[in-house]
Amino acid sequence: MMGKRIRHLCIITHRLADVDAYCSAYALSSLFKRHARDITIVFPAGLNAIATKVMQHIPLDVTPLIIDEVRDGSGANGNDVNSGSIISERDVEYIVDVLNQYDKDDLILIVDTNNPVMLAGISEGVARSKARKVVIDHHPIAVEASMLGIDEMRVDVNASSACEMVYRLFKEMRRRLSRDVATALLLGVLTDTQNLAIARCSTISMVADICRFTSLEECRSIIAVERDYSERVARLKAAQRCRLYRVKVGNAVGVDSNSNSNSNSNQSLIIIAVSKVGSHHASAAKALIDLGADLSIVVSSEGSIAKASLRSTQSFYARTRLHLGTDILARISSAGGGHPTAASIALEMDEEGLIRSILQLIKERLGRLDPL
Ligand SMILES: [Mn+2]
Repeated sequence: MMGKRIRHLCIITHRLADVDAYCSAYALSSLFKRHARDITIVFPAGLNAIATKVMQHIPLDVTPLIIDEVRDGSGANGNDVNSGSIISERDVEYIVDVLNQYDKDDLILIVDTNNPVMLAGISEGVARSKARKVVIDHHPIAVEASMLGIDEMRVDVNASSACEMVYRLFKEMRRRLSRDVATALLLGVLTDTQNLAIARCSTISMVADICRFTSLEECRSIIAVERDYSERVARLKAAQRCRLYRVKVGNAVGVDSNSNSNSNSNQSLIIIAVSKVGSHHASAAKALIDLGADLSIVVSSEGSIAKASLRSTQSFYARTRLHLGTDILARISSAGGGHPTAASIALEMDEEGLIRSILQLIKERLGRLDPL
């Protein structure tokens, strides 16, 4: 993909870029600086808080385009027209127009996602563009990805992060890592592996190589966050309002949950925690796991949109093979998905309805849920 010269290059991350997405875009823009005549970097709906902090430490040398999400203004949903900060449609049209002018000599790189839903309003523009399109990602390939007309999928679900995929590209192109690029790649790996807690051996050997060019200690301090007041309140309220369920499952894959015999030596008890918060639902879901739940479901809502964050332990996944992204949330809507042990969704629905749908799918896979 990198053999020939590129005229325009556009790098696009998933909506609300996280550290891995931002750092992949950062490293790619450095990698292609000499190959492309100009580079455009697009963050649909902007960046999350921690990625914004990372951007201050290692700023891009091209001005990134932050695209406001298109809000659905139709229907009487009681939205305050003066709530401001919505420039959306014009911005989306702008980038769609840019991509429309691209041709075969131009390149679109989509990083850290292959799901068009995560590109918000930009996906149509990508789909219609005549540019070469390459996806660099570590998430399972979404069926909807085919609508984008991708020329090359560089997707490895065993990679720790999109940054690990970008690192492989540096090696392939025999390019040395600058200190800033090494810092970026390491930050992406650290955040997507929970500070290496879930890293594989292959990731550790890559980290050892990257550490020749940057400081692990410094990277840790960049992403170390003191949780703010509202997040701490959300985590505590999630625990306070929590509903608990118990499920009996076998240890083997393909659980026979109908078994009522006494031969339950290989059965184990699973605790599911369900809660609601006003904000920070992802952090709250993680907090419930830290407290001891095997699986947590935390919802919050914004207007008519309900959001849910699901988390589970590695041991829950090993015991049940229940993939929170593909087995649960992607089955509720194409807007949902994620990893085996961490997934999220946002859709037009009420909170209770969303919880019911999620619990129903869990019940179908694991069997009866007993309230605790
Ligand atoms: Mn990632």
